[in-house]
Amino acid sequence: MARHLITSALPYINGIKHLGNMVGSMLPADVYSRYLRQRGHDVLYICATDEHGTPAELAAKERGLPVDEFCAQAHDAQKAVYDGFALAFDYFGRSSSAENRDITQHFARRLNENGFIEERAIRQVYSPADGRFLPDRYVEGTCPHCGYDKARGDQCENCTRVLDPTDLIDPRSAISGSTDLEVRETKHLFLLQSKLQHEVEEWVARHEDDWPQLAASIARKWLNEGLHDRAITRDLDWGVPVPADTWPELAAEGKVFYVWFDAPIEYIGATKEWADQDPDHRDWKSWWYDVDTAVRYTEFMAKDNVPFHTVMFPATELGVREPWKKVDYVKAFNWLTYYGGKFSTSQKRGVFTDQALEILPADYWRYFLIANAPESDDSSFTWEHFTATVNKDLADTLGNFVNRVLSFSKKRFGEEVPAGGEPGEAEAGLGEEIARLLAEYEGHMEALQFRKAAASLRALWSAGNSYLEEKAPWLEIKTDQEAAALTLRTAMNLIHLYAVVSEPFIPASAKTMREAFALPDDTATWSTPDEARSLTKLAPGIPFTVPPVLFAKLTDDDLETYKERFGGEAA
Ligand code: B3M
Ligand code: ZN
Repeated sequence: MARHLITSALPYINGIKHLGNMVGSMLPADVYSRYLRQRGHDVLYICATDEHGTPAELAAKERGLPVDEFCAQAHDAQKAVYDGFALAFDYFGRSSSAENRDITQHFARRLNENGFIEERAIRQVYSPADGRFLPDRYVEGTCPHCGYDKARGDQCENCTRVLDPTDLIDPRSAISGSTDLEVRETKHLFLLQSKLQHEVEEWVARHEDDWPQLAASIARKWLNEGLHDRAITRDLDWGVPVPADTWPELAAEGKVFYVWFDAPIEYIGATKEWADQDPDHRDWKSWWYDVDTAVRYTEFMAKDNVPFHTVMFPATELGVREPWKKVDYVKAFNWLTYYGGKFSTSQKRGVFTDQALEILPADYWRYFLIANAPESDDSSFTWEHFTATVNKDLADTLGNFVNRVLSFSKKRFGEEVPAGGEPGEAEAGLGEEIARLLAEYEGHMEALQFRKAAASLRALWSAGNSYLEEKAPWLEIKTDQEAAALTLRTAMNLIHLYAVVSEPFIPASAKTMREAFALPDDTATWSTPDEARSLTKLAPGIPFTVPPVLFAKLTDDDLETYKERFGGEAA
């Protein structure tokens, strides 16, 4: 048994996430966590909402809510969707927690003591009407390149050019619209990442061979471009305050830390939130502090987050000069596209996670998304592909098998697992195949190869179908009751095995399959190779019920309805 710390990138608070976000971080982390728990490991899966920064302020403003209220509501709304997706976090925290504030401030103090933070004066836009400095994206005006009149101070949305707020023609405050803007000098804290370049490089060099290529190559690219000193404070009302004991002047001006400084620290903060709920039994430091190889830490994220996790956050952790746990394995994902185009939160294109659950239960989505995870390349979501996959893999291959076997057996032999004769050649062949596929499945899971794991799982389901077709108990029954009973008992053993091994992908359906048999829960353990080979774990005489159809078949009408509602093509 090993100890596994697992985190997925923290979903930003400003809105409900789309399916692309789900498949690129939280869902695979959940599948992996569930798998490891089933294999008997000690797992802690931590996630949280990422709540600071300008987009949170802007979203709150749009809703006409104070930002803390907005965040509290938005956190609950996201949590409800993740519950709907059956994400089994050990804790789902909030980066605006007191725990994260304390740890973030501690990190900053330590970095300062160790000479990695410096106060520097910079020139920034100030709005007297708003009584505050304006972050770049709070300054709007006309783009000097294309003439677009709603360009933001960080970038022009129209021509995509990166801008400085002082480049804008006729600049105005995005908050009040005031055009009375001045440039003032103000002090900010800078993290001297350049001083840590060498150490980060050494650390990456020791780990990159173990990382998947996508993560390693992005880390390399950033290191080759060189680590730059970065401003880690902002003039916002919402965020982790700069500690007054260390920087009284900046604290008095109301400076807060930059969202990307405190967000990764929230992995630790959320673990402390978890422990603070039950301090007698939970020890957050035992997961994070001075644990070196005692804990294996795996992070999940989309590729745009990789630089922060492989370079910036490790730099922070190294500069703190305390033995905080650093990531062992970075599982990064490419993009899931919608008909080859971008899923876009702002343009409302694609399928959002809350909408997905309105249409179909989580298991449909979980299976499809993981089976098509954008692992080695981008992958495309289309309704055609989705409905075809659901129908073929879930409804026909798995669901139909379960239903056929149990209802036929009930009809012919009653509501108990039938005895039947001794296993023969067909059962031996099936057992070999199942043991082989199960080992393959385990190997892919352990290597975090999710698409391949899904393919092995599908192959396990298919093996049951082939066996059933070959034995044809509906024909056997006419001449040899014993033979038919053996076939059905063996098939029921497969269902029981499926109930266990499918759990990481389709937990609700797995539970239904498991509960079809009147067995104590602790018999639902992972099969050893021998158990997989013999397929006799489920003894004759065990009562069972026939569950409702596991997966509904989606019709052409369904397909048309989905395409109409969400758009069936990329814009
Ligand atoms: N919130 C992801 C994003 O919004 C960002 C991840 C933080 S992980 C520490 O793109
Ligand atoms: Zn422009």
